[in-house]
Amino acid sequence: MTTDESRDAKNRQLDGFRAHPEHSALTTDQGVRIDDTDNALRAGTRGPTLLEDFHNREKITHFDHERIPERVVHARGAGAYGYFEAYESLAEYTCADFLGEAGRRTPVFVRFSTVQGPRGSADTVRDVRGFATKFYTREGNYDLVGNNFPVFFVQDAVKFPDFVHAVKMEPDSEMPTGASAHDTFWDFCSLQPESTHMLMWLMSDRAIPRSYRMMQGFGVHTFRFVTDDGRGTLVKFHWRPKLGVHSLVWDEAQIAAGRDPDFNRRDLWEAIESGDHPEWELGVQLVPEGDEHAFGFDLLDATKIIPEEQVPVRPIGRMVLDRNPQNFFAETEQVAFHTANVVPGIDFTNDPLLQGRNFSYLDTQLIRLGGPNFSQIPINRPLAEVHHNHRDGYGQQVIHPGTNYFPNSLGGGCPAHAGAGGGAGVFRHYQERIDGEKIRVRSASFDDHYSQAALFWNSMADWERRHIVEAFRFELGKVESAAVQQRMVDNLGNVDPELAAQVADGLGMTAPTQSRRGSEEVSPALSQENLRAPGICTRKVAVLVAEGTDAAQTDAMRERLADEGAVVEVLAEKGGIVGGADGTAIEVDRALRTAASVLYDAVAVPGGAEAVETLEADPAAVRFVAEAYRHGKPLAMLGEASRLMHAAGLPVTVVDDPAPSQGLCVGAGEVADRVTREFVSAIEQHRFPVRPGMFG
Ligand code: HDD
Repeated sequence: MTTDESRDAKNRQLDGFRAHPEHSALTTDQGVRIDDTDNALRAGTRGPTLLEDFHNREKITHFDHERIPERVVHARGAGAYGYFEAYESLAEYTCADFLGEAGRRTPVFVRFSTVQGPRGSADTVRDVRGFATKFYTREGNYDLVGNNFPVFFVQDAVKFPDFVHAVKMEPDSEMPTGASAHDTFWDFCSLQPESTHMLMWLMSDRAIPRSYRMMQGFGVHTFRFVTDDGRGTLVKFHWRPKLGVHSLVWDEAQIAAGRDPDFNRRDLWEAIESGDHPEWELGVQLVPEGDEHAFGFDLLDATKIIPEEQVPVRPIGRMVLDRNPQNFFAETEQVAFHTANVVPGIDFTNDPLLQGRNFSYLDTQLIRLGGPNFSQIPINRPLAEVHHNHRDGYGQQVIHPGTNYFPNSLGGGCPAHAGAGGGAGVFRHYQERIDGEKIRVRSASFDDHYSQAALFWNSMADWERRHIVEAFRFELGKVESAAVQQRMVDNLGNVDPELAAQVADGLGMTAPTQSRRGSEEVSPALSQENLRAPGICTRKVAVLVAEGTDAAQTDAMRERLADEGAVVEVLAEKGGIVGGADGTAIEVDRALRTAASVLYDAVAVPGGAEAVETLEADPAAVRFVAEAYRHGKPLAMLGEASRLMHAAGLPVTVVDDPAPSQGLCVGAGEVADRVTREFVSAIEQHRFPVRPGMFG
């Protein structure tokens, strides 16, 4: 084929596309139409590329500039749109318009994130998760920039760069990616006892959430609600997921990081695409100004919670995420959160961590988004009207007419001071009397670093404690410096002697001699045992089949689970169709080799002698069942399928006497219906973390 012929053929291929009225023609940045973006302009078909090809140069130059600096922390994330709906008017406490009327809906954009890893790191690493919400209220944008833990590593923002340097990859090797299990992090924490409470959360299963949709969120700091007439109430914010709070187990999280590094991102995306819109309830803990000092800790200390048993969480509204972004970069990457984006009715306290954040977020966007006009980017633009005298700068999008200073008479005095004659909707700072020396000293009320770390430990179920011990052993086991390990273990001796002894034992070290319990208090609200929710909506269930599977059982199981809102996928050696024992065709959703048990919440295997024989001989199927068991997942084995438990090498006690109370639902023939029922309630429980032979 000659060059011309080949070009004609290509053009014919594309003709349908070009002619389609919905598709606009390719142009340059200047709107000039371009007929070929596949071949650079050249001198002869085999000659050099010509500099005068402005389309080629423009295309490559733009490409060369596509990346912006990633966030210095929280670089990896996923976002979605939705709305917040207030349950009632909170006018008694705040003049915030979006909380002013029952049923008022405010559009939101939420970005979830990990903290340590870069943009391309895995989702399921052990880490804090960011939970940042932008409310596009009628009175301007309000950002609630929180995490899935209610406390933080340091008390003063001036320590933040040190903390981040320590937790990020080490400066010489740039390792490890997405992990805190390394020397610099533990060196820092062992020397910074204020991090102890946060470390308890980080070593717990809260740091490996099953889904962004299944984690709590916290504003962390104590903020302030303010009424129209200037009255303040101290407030802490809580997000509670409708689906309950659920986590992965550590071994599962590590495998998932390889099997699907996008595990949490995909989960959020797919749930929204399929119409299962994730939902959280926003709650507040309200503390009258006069009670600020009524607690045994300082409300300005971000390493402390107010136990829910002391101040109950009052639900004030719900948030639903119902729309995925159209363009990751334009929306999720360019969204710019800022703790100082507050609206009338919401104000700060003197928490030194919050005060520092109020500087940092604006500053970081200037470098990340290339200048001072990032609030003009569509995702950051408020719905409220914007009028000011900020002018020019990189990326200016607005053609501002008229005057650019205040006061002016030539521009009619505009923009004028809002609310000069009083009136609602104007931001007014809470008036607080401050009296103090100019000193670099932290209040003694910030000194207790162990009581609440112990409170967390005391509140955990046995299996949660076991996971915490295992996590400390893993993380500190990765530390090379014995001095750092010992210092950390000694530090844990101030939380609980048993915790310190178990961690020391796992590291082959001596337990601290000076151990004591940091507190005897318990807060049941902290345990995941008490944070489950009814139902199995959106839980993912794998059904393993092969030629000869009992099709009736498969259908019944699939239908029942789907009725309950679960997402069911039928897996077989290959995609397509397999023949059931009675000749009925069973449609396969996914080939086993493209899946893994860590991508599902539960596994079911219908009966059928021939099929079970095939599965027993398939290492991928056997591994699937074994892994699901060892990660504590509900298993339903119908009819002959229970034989797979032998093949999977599960403990003899379990194989001989599988107990539904352990999430092992086994049975044949007429009891299949009961087995399915038990399976549904087992999935509702999520995990069975006390099985014999489990991975921790
Ligand atoms: Fe921060 C990002 C949450 C302390 C400085 N932070 C960032 C994000 C979240 C948090 C969720 C990601 C926002 C997004 O999705 O774009 N940060 C927290 C919480 C903290 C906290 C809950 C403690 C209670 N942060 C903190 C301190 C400082 C920062 C003390 C600095 C003094 N944080 C930043 C930052 C980031 C950021 C450097 C990086 C990218 C960005 O802001 O936009 O400014």
